[in-house]
Amino acid sequence: MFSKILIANRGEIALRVIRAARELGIKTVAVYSESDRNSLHTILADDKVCIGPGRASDSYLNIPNILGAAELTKADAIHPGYGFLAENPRFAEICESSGIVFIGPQPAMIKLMGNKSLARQEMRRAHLPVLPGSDEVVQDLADAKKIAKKMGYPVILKAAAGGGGKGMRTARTRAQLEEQFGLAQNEAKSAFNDPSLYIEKYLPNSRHIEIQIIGDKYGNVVALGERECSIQRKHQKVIEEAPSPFVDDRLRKKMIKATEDAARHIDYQSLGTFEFLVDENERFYFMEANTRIQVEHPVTEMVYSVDLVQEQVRIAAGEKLSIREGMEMRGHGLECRINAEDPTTFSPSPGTIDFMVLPGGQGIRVDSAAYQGWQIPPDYDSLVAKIIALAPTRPEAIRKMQTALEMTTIVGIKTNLPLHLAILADTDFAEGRYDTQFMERFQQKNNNNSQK
Ligand code: MV4
Repeated sequence: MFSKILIANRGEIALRVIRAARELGIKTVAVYSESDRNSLHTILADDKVCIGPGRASDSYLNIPNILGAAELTKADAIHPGYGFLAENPRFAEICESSGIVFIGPQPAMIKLMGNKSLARQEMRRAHLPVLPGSDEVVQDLADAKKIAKKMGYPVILKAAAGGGGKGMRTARTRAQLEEQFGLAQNEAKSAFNDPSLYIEKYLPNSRHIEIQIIGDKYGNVVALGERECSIQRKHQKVIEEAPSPFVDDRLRKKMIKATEDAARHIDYQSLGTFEFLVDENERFYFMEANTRIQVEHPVTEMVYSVDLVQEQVRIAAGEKLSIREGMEMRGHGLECRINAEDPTTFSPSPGTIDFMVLPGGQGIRVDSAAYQGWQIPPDYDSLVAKIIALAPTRPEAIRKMQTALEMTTIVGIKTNLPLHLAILADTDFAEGRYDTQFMERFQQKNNNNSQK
């Protein structure tokens, strides 16, 4: 096992890794930017190294400084968390060639899954169903029109170097495709420095459902049941839950089996997430795979009573999988992402937390690096806390979450707490009747209400 892990991240996920490491008897090193001097991860790690100014490109994305910190503190592994360098194959490679274990999959796996078009091809070869669409990246508009005509509209253009919905554009007609193609290319070029696009049939009334995968270095692979992630705003997840109200035992078993087979086919050796779109006819289609620990992993940990981060660390250290196959979910898990943002404009609302009371009690988990008196730096994302509720049934989990949120107070910054309470009180949500269009409809409904 490792004796010291450097955490190349900040915020709640850095704390999450510190907790897992300490429980495993491993020392931790925090790296921090100048704006994170007073952040909890900096305070709580066994050792700390400043790696540069607030701007992420100068600190949390600064590979030489992070590797320098690892060498200085004699760390034997680096945990990248999510975001920042977590899915950078070059970083994973440099770690390995410096004799430091990268806690994640093989660099070649990160590279493969980073090209969303190649990943689609490879997963089709691994017998996972994919949406109708282009076999490879589309070279030009004529190419796109040909494919769209063959499979029928609506279609969606996605950036091959993208992921997570960045740079996606839909087209309902040939004219719209003509309009959108160049714009999508430009967006992809400026966001990812790569204009390559691929095309898929667009499924509007579907659900975004993901399967957790865990593989070790000895060919053992286990998949865990789904997280329902259809409630997103601007491709940022807002609420996640497990199980999905839409997935029954039969569909779950099918998705788990298909994902395990595919992961085994490519010899997946770490934690990962396979994202699917599930249509009204319970058909599922692979969309993309993420090679990192995800923000919403606690939902799975709660319903399966497992520690995914400890497992990820143990696997990276060469231990065999300890999570057993065929486990069943127990109860219902819900996660609300509490962001420091203006409830009406959704723009980030950094500032000082003047007063704060976070919830607790049986079945409530809070993952947060926030504390009363802390000044939230403006340089990073706006996540301040993840509140997770576990209860025997979905209605009870909703009631538990409502109670927890009602007993939460955050003063000094604006948050999306009111948005969460409004969603939890929505009848469509309560009845589990929702898809990827939910947030758009929800906001339209609520705008109308406030205008009345
Ligand atoms: C789609 C889709 C429908 N059809 N692809 C969003 C995140 C990224 N991983 C893929 N996403 C989607 N891809 C096809 N072919 C629907 C989504 C999607 C979505 C779209 C619009 C508004 C909200 C959404 C929430 C989740 C998924």
